[in-house]
Amino acid sequence: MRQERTQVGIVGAGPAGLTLARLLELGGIDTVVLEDRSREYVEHRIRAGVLEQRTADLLVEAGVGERLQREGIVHHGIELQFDGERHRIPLSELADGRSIVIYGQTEVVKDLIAARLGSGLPLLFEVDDVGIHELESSEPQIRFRHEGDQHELTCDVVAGCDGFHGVCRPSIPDGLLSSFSREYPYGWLGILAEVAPSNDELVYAHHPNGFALSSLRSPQLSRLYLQCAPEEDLDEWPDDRIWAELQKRLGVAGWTLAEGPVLEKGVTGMRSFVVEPMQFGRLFLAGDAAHIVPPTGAKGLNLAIADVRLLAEALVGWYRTGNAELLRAYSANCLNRVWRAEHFSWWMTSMLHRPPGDDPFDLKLQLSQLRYLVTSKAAAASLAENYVGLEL
Ligand code: RFL
Ligand code: PHB
Repeated sequence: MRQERTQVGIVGAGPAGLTLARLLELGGIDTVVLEDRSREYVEHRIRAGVLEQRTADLLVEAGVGERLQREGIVHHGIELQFDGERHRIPLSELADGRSIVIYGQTEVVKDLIAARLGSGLPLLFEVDDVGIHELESSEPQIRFRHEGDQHELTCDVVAGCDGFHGVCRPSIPDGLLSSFSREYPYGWLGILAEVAPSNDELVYAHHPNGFALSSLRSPQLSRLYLQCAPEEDLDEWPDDRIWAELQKRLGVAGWTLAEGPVLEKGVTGMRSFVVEPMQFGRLFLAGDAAHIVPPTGAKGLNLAIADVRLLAEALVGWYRTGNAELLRAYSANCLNRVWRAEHFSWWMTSMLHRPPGDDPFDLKLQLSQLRYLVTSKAAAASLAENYVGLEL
């Protein structure tokens, strides 16, 4: 058994764990990051693409935004489509000039990993049998196997950044957390295609066949989604069927969607989930380990980064002054933002997806809400400030 010591043990090398590690490095705090997948896997797991400006600014301030500033694409609006027509929501005009940046989560993760390894700091991939112990003591431990050796890492604090299916949240004794959740009766079938995006801004489309979204990753890469069943069988979706359905759902007069080779496809289920509090003893949960949103509001990655910003500030303050006030307030401070994003994501999801059983009352409500958004500045401003991210 190898015995090791660090200040903050970070479980998970997704956006939350890697950003926390970077912020603590800048604060002069020692960390070890443990990841159960390979570097190759985490660098190529296609997920989010929309960064709130505040998220992008934080990455730049943390010294990992050089490529993001060069390659990220700034958007000042999105489009809502329904009844066969598109309507622009001018985000920046409605939300104090703030904007969003299109830059793939894969790229954020690559930049953070490169910075971590560039600093020569510990980031272990392919660790096995991770277990979290002694959380109520002042010396919590993480036990794991790596390259055939058994390790015991003693820490001051453990950061649970290991996503929804991780081990940290389940390590908290039963009965101490309250959880809140909602499952949705739909999923998203997503593709990455090697073709220039056919529109300048994201298009969120309400359609009788179901929701569709046109997004992008770069001037040469389109990212497109279709509402499907949560357990949709991809074998039933050859590329030409996907394109035909996208053409139908995103189609408007005088416009066609350019098609190209499909580089990747997958199905994602959708759920809302929150645990309270996001802390037990010396374990602090951040990102998807503590909360999940359906992707319709583009909030998941942004929430993960917002959590670790607060956690890093609290930890740096605690190490410098011994004052644990911000650590004690961590969960409540995060949850304020988390619940705003939960509501927004649920609301966007409910407004845009074809309701189960095609309930005609639901459909009328959706269309009324969509018409209200594109005719009322107040309604559009509410969407805009949530979409670009509220200062909370
Ligand atoms: P992650 O990214 O899941 O990272 C957790 C890491 O922990 C590792 N892990 C373990 N490591 C060690 N030991 C264990 N026992 C472990 N168990 C797990 C995992 O391998 C992984 O590397 O969580 P994190 O860091 O909290 O980041 C959250 C985001 O990944 C997530 O919220 C977003 O991707 C959600 N999301 C979107 N968010 C946005 O802000 N904007 C978007 O446009 C957006 N689009 C999306 C999305 C998520 C999607 N999917 C596939 C769920 C689109 C999609 C399709
Ligand atoms: C994406 O580009 O992957 C994306 C964009 C907007 C969303 C969700 C995902 O709401």
